[in-house]
Amino acid sequence: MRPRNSRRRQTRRLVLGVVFTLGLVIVTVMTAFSQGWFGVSAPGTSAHMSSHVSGSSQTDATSSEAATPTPVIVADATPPPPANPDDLKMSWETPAVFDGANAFPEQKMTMTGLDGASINYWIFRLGLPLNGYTTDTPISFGAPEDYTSIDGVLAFRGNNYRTAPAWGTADVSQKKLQIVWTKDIGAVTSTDSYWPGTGWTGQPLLVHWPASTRMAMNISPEMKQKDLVEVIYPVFDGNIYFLDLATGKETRNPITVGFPFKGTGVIDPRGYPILYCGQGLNENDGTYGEFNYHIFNLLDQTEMYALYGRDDLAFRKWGAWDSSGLIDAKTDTFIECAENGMVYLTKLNTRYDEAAGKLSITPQITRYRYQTSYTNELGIESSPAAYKNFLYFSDNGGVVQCLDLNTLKPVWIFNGDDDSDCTITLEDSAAGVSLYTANEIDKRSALTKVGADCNIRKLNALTGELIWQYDVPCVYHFYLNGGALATPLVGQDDISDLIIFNICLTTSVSDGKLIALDKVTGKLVWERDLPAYSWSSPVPIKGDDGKTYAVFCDSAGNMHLFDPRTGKDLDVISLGANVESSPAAYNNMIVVGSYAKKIFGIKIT
Ligand SMILES: [Ca+2]
Ligand SMILES: [Ca+2]
Repeated sequence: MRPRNSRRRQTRRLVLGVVFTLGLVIVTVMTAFSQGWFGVSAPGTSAHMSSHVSGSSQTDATSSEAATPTPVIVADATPPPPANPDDLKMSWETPAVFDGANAFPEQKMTMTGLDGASINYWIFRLGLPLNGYTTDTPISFGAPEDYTSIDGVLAFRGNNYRTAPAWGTADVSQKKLQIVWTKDIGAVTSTDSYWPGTGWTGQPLLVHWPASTRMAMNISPEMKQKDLVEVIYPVFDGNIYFLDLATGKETRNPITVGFPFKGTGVIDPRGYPILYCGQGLNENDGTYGEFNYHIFNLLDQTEMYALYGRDDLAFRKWGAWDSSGLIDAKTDTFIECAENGMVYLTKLNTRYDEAAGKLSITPQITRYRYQTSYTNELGIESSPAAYKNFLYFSDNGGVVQCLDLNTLKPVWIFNGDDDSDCTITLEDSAAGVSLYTANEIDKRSALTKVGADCNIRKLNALTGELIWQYDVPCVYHFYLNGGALATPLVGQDDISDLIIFNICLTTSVSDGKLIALDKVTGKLVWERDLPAYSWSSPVPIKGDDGKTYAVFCDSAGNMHLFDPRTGKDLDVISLGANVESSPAAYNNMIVVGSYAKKIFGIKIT
């Protein structure tokens, strides 16, 4: 299924890259001479040339200069299968290794932070370390409400600030939840573990395709006749399901990958029929495969490309992708963080002709790798957030980081003290641009087994300075960590003063708390004891009455409709078993899966 169009080894890729670039230079220079550019050059030609010979990125030739040779864009080759199939058997517990053939100590760059800590970093293109990087197609994300150009929830938490898991408004008069459909799904068994239903972060995607796009895709004739909102859900059983939001019926066949998905997929925010989704495991009942972040053409559900988590350049070998990426529409760039500790900037070179029913991508990947003086723990499970040209993410070592996407230089680092898998949320207010982050009780208590405080923090997003910190005592558990796994609900409109976190294992290995803090002061507004901890991110639902309602799910399998002003429940329904996944909502409909091996369509009334 995967277009494994090359079996060249890394070194052969390098040679090819160099030959290709040299060829491009020769062709460009010869054309330049033949056109007389070096004599009486037209304005802008030197800049145009430099874009052709730049090693860091390439741009399409502009149509206004017909004589300019069109550069042949070649997709980066994907790795060959491992020489030893056992190399696919990785463990998340294997420590990162910072030396070896791909360490490249000579090409290391260093930035020193406000606290005197340092971060070493490397930038790679075609397997080679670069001495620096400046893009010629600068990224600048816009306002979060402009992230998607079509209706729906197309990313984890909906936008580049990670603050919009719900689209539209709901008529909330009864203040009730009701299951209106269910879809049975399966499970996967791996070594010593069993993965039923849907997992963490596991948010479904809800897409209101434009009619012309719906017609261009392989959706069933019956569903093409509807003003369809399509539920797209990669789940543990290795399938990606496509359902009608209104009825739960399949809109087309599932895509079968055969390896589990835990994280959340991405639909191209330009409205292009492209699905991006990363595997959480590469094992299915003793069969091992690659650890891939898949890119599917949703016109016909074929796979166009994959990023490989098994990356020779990574310090950490674990190749999973729980993180959910972002797409910068203007520069045609896919941005994703990996559990191998790297950040991937993929220039997609997308060509989409809806009328002709043609879609292709030609991915070219630039990699960012780092190591800080805080810790040797690596791996990013949080989903990146973005403000303008700045990317924000936290990692297994507790490093909170701001990365300039246009230079791939770290802007600042902050020591968050422990593993942080909850996704950073951003806020742009009159007081400035800030972010919220929280950690787990994991690495710092690994030896003592003694509990510690989960630290909830607000930072200045431009400088990394601490604005406030709120601590919640938690117990320690090796596997089910205490602290924050869910991404917080950032209040807006009538609850714009509040941020709501769910914190796990606050007094025992089964319980937790729901906590509302004042965004400005970091002081407690209300808290609520939860008998069952919650990894599922709370979702605000905007009522037609102007009031904000909210839902959250827990490990006992319940979905709670609650008043975010007080934390009190308005209604509770059972989804059968642990709900690790985060719901998404579209007007009155909420969708989420649980360990009960079902996807649920839930109506709020
Ligand atoms: Ca982690
Ligand atoms: Ca952890």
